[in-house]
Amino acid sequence: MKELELRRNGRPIILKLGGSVITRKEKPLTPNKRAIKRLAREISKAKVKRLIIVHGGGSFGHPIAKEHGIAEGFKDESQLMGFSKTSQAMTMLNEILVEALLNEKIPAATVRPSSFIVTKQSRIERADWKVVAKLLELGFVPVLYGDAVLDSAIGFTILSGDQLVAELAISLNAERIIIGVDVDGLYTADPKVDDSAKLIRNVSLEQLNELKDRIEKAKLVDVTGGMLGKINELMRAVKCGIPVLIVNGLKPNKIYKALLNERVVGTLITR
Ligand code: IP8
Repeated sequence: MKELELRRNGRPIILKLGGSVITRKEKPLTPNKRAIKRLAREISKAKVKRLIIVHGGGSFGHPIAKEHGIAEGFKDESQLMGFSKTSQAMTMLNEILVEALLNEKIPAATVRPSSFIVTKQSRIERADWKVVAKLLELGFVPVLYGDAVLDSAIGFTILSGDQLVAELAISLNAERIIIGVDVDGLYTADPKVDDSAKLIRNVSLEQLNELKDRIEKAKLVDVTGGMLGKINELMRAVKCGIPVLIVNGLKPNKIYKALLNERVVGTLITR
């Protein structure tokens, strides 16, 4: 009971595992099993009291959603199979991640976003966060993900994991957000093509606004906007005073250290 009270009192940490970390982005429907297993171990070792995990789509959700124009909304019946297949691909990826978490004795509980979230023009319009809050209170680790969802204006759309992270963080008054991606953080230029790119260790909202134009757009298929889309979404949580730490989820122990709030290479965005 004491333990339960402790859990009830703390503010949650929200961990986003990007699709670029848990899938092989260039190979359709291919999980990065090694990374998933290692991350599950790191999460288990960190023993965070109140943790919510959100994962992205990577090579599961994005290519199918793109092929069928799901993010742009309902246009004709030929998209229905595309919506269903996107949805199923995300369920498959979620299962792979959850299985790895359970193997590490993490009481993961999936909450399927499409079952309780409706968007309007791709922005969350209605969501009942009580289920997530209740799971947390009981000591579960709720696991959510970017999903194909219903939209009151355009029929359906793609809800990005990043919009979900920001909304969860604001609604559940999160302590902080950790974003695991396939680079060390935000750079002054694209580190994948520009050797002179420098990692930005700390950045305020004001500085970030100035830098935004220089942040690369993702080179691979990403129907929800790549790094730029990510920053725009997360800035909403930062404005509410919730710090965001971006770290490299492909490098061992970065997520572990971030969960423990230890110093780690990455980009810290604060108000
Ligand atoms: O990878 C979108 O989530 P994200 C997931 O966080 C789908 O942008 C279904 C494409």
